[in-house]
Amino acid sequence: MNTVYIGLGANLNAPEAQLRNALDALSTSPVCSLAQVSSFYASKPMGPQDQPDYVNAVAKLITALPAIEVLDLLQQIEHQHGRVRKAERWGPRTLDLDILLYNDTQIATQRLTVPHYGLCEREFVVFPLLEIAPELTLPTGQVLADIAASLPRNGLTAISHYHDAASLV
Ligand code: A4P
Ligand code: MG
Repeated sequence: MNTVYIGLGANLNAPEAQLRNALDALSTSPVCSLAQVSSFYASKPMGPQDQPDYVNAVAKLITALPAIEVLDLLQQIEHQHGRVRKAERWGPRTLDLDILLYNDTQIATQRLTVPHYGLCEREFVVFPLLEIAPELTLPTGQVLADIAASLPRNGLTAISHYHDAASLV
């Protein structure tokens, strides 16, 4: 089995509900188990500032799928939840699901870069990940807690939780 950390983000159309729907889809999927979910965090937009604040979270999945099939699964869930692809880089979105880490593997292919290229610089990824994986060391050898210690929170605030805790493995 493989351990996968994913990042969830949304800032349009009831963003917390977007995250809950995506987590429901993952927790009921026959091809993965949802093992852990961080708090939901409000975060300031990275990129263009003329867009709403985001809600972000990180989840841990256990799955037999290879990494590329995890990406297929995440993109399928994005599309099911009505994600509209916009031309603007870092513009607003209903739901964005990224693979942050896949085991201790480094991947560099056309479709997939793992660890996610923005992981270490994004407070809305680092702090939720630290919440559920406080001892984590990245495949690069960097200690996550050390990254967090020198990263400004930029207003990042825990606001709520994914309530479906009973179904977690
Ligand atoms: N891809 C490569 N590696 C990965 C990976 N590890 N996980 C490829 C997921 N996808 C990966 O992604 C474009 C392509 O990246 C995919 O087809 C896949 O083959 P996308 O989801 O279609 O495009 P995107 O999400 O618009 O681009 P990008 O660069 O992933 O956007 P970001 O970097 O995720 O930024 N501010 C706050 N506060 N919170 C946010 O969550 N998110 C963004 C989006 C901007 N500002 C934000 C937030
Ligand atoms: Mg993405």
